Amino acid sequence: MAPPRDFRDWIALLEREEELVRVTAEVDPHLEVTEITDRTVKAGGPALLFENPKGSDHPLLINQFGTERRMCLAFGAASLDDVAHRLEDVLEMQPPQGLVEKVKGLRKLKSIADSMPKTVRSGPVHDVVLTGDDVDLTRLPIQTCWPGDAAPFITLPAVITHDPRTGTRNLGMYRMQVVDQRTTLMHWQIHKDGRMDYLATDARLEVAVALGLDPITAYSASAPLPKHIDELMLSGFLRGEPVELVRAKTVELDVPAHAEIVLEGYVEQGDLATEGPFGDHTGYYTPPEPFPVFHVTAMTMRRDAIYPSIVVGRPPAEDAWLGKATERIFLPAVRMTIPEIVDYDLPVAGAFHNCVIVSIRKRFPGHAQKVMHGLWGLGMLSLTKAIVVVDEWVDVHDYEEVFFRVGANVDPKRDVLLTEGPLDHLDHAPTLQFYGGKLGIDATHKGPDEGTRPWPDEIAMSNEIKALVDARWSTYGIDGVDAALDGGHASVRRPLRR
Ligand SMILES: Cc1cc2nc3c(=O)[nH]c(=O)nc-3n(C[C@H](O)[C@H](O)[C@H](O)COP(=O)(O)O)c2cc1C
Ligand SMILES: [Mn+2]
Repeated sequence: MAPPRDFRDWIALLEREEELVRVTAEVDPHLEVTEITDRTVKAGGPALLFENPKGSDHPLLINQFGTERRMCLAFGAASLDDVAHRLEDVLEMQPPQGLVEKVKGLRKLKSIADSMPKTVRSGPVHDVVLTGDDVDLTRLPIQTCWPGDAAPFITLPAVITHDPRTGTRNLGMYRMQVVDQRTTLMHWQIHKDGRMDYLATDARLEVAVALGLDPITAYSASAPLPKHIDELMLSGFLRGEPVELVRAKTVELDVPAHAEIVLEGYVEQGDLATEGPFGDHTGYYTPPEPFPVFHVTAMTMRRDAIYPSIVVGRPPAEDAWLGKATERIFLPAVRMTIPEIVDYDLPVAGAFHNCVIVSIRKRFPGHAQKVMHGLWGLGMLSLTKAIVVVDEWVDVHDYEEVFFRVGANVDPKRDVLLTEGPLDHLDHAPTLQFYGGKLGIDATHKGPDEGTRPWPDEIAMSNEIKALVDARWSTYGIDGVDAALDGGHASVRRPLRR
């Protein structure tokens, strides 16, 4: 199953899979779309194509990423772990042994070479070209998401810049507050690559913003790649074919040839204005703060362009699945640096930076603390506020089991590490913005080599008795109990949960 080639292909696929509802009623992008979407997302409902947003000629697609199934459709994969395996295969390449291995190795290398974006002469993104005074952002159905928002915000953009020193391209998903017909603000946060490109520029940085992309490219803009890696390469690799680019009309940048809409323009040193408030994925409004002003020099579109949007807010919201995709896809890369990691989970309720649960193959005293420090030194995971470390046999996705281990295995005096470091730009809890406390909880088994008393064995029934009871279950005449539940943990727990 090949992933969709562009936004329209994707919409057609969603429709074929009965994952899309067309809303023909006139609906207001001012707050009304949010309330409809929020209810639909929280109910696990379909993608919504609003065909008649009030005040605009452009339809609006939302909730394209709102379920695990749609996320898998987007990647053309059976599961997000399968997507991760494709990357792992390349990351873990060893010198090939023998002919068959060599051929396989060459195929993998070719898949990397084929991932580079490809420049083409023309593309549908230039069906309509508006420059200068003809540009009018207010013609787009840009949402005002929440009642306290300062203005309408473009919420699902892929912002393209180049590092002025190295020339490396960057794609980042940074929301954009609309100021007027031809101006927005650019909310790239302090830890982000777009911001670094901006700070490295003497005067003016050209910027292009792509809206309405194939879902893998849109996802890739949100992926936390190291600064020197072009997100379009990740997209090409995951798509299995390169992203096609055309030269923009008013800036020296290449833009996705099949995007629905592209905004071209620039930001300048010293040209800042107050951004926010904005109801954010933390579940709170982020307060006003200065961000660069983005001047739009051209708006180009496909004919009958469709506008993409997303609503973030108190979790779970649609972005939960973009985050889960990153969690799964980046696990092999995390393991390259910290190979003792078995699995990890970033709870959606923790807004991704607040909490990481990680299971490890523990081999020596202090190993849990080593892994905490490793994660606090790794890419965007460095912003994590709390880390819980469990042993390799614990299911990190089963929060009740994790809670059990934390309760059972932790001496708060000995096993809780309090330290400090960089925190997420949007975290309102720390006393200082960007910097504050961090919490590590070692919920692994300890033992005399870590200075504790001998650790007791966990209770478990013997395999012989389990097999015996399995074999004899039907003879006991106990109705309404599923013997396959292995001790009935799941069914006992469910009614206990409130
Ligand atoms: C829906 C959505 C909205 C986002 N909005 C912002 C934003 O306004 N500012 C920001 O810095 N990061 C935002 N992010 C996170 C970045 O897209 C993410 O950190 C990405 O890795 C940035 O690219 P970069 O690593 O090339 O800087 C958002 C992510 C999603 C999924
Ligand atoms: Mn980047």
